[in-house]
Amino acid sequence: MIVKALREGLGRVIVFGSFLTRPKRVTRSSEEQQAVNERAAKMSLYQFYACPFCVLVRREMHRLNLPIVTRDAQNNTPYRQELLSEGGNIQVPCLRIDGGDKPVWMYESKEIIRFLKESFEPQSPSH
Ligand SMILES: N[C@@H](CCC(=O)N[C@@H](CS)C(=O)NCC(=O)O)C(=O)O
Repeated sequence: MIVKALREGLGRVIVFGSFLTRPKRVTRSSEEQQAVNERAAKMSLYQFYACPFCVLVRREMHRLNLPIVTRDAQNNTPYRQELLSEGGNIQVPCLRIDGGDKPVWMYESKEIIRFLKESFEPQSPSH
């Protein structure tokens, strides 16, 4: 109980520190950003608000200017049940990618960040 509260408190300090040191967003032409938005609309991040690994992924989403919706999987929400029954595990962050035959559930912050960089890093030096 105390450990859980301490972890949550520390997580919130990390969220605040991350907010203060947020990276600058990349910029794109409006056509490019529109195309990015359409791809991002097929993704959702299952997360806990104060999880440090989720903070890292959200920072990257911010930097890459990705409007990926976030889903609360911490509290007793339908998203938590979905993460367990469809993703297979209650572990966050988990990026859900729709649009194929069936959703892809990508776990592990490092893998998610690598995927986002590979998919959305602007190729031209426009930032
Ligand atoms: N190696 C994982 C670690 C993720 C991790 O430990 N997440 C914790 C929250 S910070 C979790 O999902 N815990 C499951 C739970 O509390 O039920 C990553 O980098 O994504």
